[in-house]
Amino acid sequence: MNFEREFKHISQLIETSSRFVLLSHVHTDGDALGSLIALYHYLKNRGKEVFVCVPGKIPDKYSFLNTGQIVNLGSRAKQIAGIAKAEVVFILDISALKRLDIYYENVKNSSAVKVVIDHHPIEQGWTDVAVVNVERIATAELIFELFKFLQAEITFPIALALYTAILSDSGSFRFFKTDAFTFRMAAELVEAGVEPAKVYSLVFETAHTNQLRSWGTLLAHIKREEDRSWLIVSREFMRSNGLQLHEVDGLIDIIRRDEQANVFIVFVEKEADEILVGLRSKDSFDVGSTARAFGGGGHFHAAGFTSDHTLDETVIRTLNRIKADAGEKE
Ligand SMILES: [Mn+2]
Repeated sequence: MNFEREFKHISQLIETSSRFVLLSHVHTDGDALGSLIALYHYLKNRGKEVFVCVPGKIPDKYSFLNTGQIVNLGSRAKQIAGIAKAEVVFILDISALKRLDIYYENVKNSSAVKVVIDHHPIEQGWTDVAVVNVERIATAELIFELFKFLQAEITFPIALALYTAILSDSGSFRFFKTDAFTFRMAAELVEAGVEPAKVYSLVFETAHTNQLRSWGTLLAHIKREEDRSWLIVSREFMRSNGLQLHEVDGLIDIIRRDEQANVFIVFVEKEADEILVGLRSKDSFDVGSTARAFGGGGHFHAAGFTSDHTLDETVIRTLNRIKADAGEKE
């Protein structure tokens, strides 16, 4: 895919504007944060005024990217004012515009030029410029391509942010769509000073002992039917085991090791009527389409949605839908 036209347009926007806001999705992740922070440093290095707004909490483990000094600075009112005054808004790794969450209306109503950079299929609705390539493992790969076009200097903070992004979205260079581009980019970032073992540890070796014990209990209760494997995490379980919501992230990457299954689901009961559903698949089953049917988003092999039904109802509805999508009779 060739984004020369879009990159030229973005280059012009950067050349001629001074106030920027960078945003991404609620339930932030390494790719969203890494992409935002890399672009933040680039624009700052060019003397621009830049706000970075991320709905929701930023996981502590990403503090090594200096998120505390960069993301969500100042009051909410100040951030909203920043969005209203911005000349250019970048929306990164969003997958569905409504995942701008608390910022959705402000961004939509802003008079800024709106640029989307993403590796998810997205509805482009009210945005102005789109750099979307679903063949990339991470949004950060598209940011890196943009930097190449802009002949940006890849400083250490930029390299660290981009490396964190591709490392996390590729599951440490293992997932489908990790390719030669990913490795060439990684090599260049390592040449810029990134230490792979150190970043791996900061991103993936962050569990607490209690968390691992709780995972053991959950894993002992994996359900499997035909080629579907799933886990259910209730609020009661999290409460009685002292588990935080973010401490169940990563379970889905463990259950997908099951060679006897092809579709993997983790249901997390955040609230009685707010169930977070993570989906993965290994072969020809498109979980992105399943997630979109429930108002979520994602890729062919990795996707998710939020359900406002109860936990039990969500489990039944999701499994039925997957059976139907697979062409099975209920
Ligand atoms: Mn991503």
